[in-house]
Amino acid sequence: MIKVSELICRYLERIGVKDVFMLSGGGIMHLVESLGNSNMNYICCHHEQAVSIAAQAYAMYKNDLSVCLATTGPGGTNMITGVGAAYMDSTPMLVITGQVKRDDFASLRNVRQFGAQENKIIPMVSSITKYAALIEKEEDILYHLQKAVFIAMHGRRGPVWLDIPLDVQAAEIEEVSLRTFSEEEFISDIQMNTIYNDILVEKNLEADRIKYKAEEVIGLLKLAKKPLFVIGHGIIASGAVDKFIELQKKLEIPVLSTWRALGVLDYNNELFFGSPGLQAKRYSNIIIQSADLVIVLGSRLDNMITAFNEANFAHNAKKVIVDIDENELDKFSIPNLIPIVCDVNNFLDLINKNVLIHKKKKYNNWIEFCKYCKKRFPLNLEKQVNETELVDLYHLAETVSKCCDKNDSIVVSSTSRCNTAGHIAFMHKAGQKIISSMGFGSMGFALPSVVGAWFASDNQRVIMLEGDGSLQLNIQEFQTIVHHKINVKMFIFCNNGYAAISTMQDRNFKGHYVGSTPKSGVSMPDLEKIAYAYGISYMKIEKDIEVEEKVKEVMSIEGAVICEFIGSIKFDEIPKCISSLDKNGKIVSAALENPYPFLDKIELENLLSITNWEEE
Ligand SMILES: Cc1ncc(C[n+]2csc(CCOP(=O)(O)OP(=O)(O)O)c2C)c(N)n1
Ligand SMILES: [Mg+2]
Repeated sequence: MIKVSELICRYLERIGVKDVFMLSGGGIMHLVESLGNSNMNYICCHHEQAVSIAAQAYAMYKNDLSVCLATTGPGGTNMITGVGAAYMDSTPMLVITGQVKRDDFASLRNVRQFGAQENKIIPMVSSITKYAALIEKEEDILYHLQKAVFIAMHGRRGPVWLDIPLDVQAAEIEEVSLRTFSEEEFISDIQMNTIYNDILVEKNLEADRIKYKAEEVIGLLKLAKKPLFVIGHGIIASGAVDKFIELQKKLEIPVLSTWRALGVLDYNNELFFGSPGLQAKRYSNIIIQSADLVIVLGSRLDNMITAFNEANFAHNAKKVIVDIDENELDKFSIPNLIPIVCDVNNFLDLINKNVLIHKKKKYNNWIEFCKYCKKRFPLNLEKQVNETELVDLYHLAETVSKCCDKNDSIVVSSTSRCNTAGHIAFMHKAGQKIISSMGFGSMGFALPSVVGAWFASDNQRVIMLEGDGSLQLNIQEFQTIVHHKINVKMFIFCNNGYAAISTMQDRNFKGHYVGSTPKSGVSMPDLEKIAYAYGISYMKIEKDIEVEEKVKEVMSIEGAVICEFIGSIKFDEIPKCISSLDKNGKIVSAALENPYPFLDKIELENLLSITNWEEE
């Protein structure tokens, strides 16, 4: 006989789980006890939101399943933000919560609550998980664990949630008599019911159709004069990075990457040209708008990439988009689109195999054009309207990136000015893991993500870039950082307010600030005193001219450091595609190729009208 909570821990150990993020409670007392007896580490955060965010960062770093545990009622509801973010970002996570014992269920009495801290969590989380189940029978525990992990890790990955009543956790069961999950049965079941299509796609049941599509793409490559790859998180999730690099070496085609795939190629790679989008380096957008064939590998091309204008995205190109999730492809109304529903890994296998047969084609003029654009439009030439002596955020991010090595994890604010700076000004090295939450763009992700990245990387240095406002959400995680002696350099952009909001209010409401600046209700605490209270080293950079010297100093200090740097609340995320109102008052999206501050019209027209693309 074995206690269910013990069985759960043994199962997790068996599938290779080493770390579990948690915050304890009476509703999970048996699980916590068994976890304490297991060979797994348990990492305690100081808020369940931080527990789920740390787990998300951990899974992102490892590109593997993470596990988190919280108690019933508020324990579960507090985890929702991190789980929702994991769902949007396709991050595999197993979330376990405790539930009141079965006899105490409010549903038996038709009341709101009966058990202590009772809350029905499963209906609340079913729209942000791939699978969510209340374990009502102890003999089903193994089946649900196996099924949940299988679903989390296959097809388009994502979080799954199991809610386990206290008396189920404590039940003694005969392990051999337990119901188990059968992959074959599950696959035939989902084929019949046409659910979890992404999992069927991963199984490559339509290999012939995909082979034909791959041949079509090779044909297009032969005809193209200005081909371009856009790589997305899908190539990481499907484990296809090496296959992509192999193909890239064979074809020597320029590459752009979405923010989530930064770090696959080095910033200095000759054929790497940044990330296109609403906020992007000017050259990345000009290049994508000039290409005649764009092959998107594993990106859902969200609105931040198309700048809310699908029709104009890569408007001179045929667009091949490879995605495991058919719905993501069906949503497009992009002209000249060749959608391919396929796991990128399988697709790259086919292309790699067949492309060898064809003679490599040279795209020298096109590559020279891309290189010219990269040189002509460096980020530091983009002038801010309100330039001051205060620290320029892009300068700071660039300088920090020069001091990093490839083993560092880079945790970037999930919102705020630092989100943009960390992705467009930071010069990433190949192999670096860049962690942020894209889909949710939530404040408060950076500190818990530091915790997750630290444990996932087996204690490699972490570099963090965060806004002063966003830092306040989950600030309690400074203590987790102190507790585990995490080696993190925390650069905090202090502008005494919410620049993201006040700038929006400048543009849309003539500078009528509400809830964004000290005079309109939001102020920031003294970070030096906070650093002192937690016992963390502290530094301050007040002027742009001090950046090089002080960043070096921060990087040389041992252990955790809080480095606040003072910037202007007017610092803007440029270049940026800003929309405007047409003469009928309708919002018109900005052109991807001409973000604000606008380029001289003649220069832009000249660049976009170059026609000499014949191969040499
Ligand atoms: C949880 C959450 N609440 C609200 C928002 C809306 N929001 C986006 S950015 C921002 C302000 C960020 O301030 P700060 O971190 O100081 O960065 P700054 O814009 O000043 O660079 C707010 C309130 C959000 N993204 N997430
Ligand atoms: Mg701020």
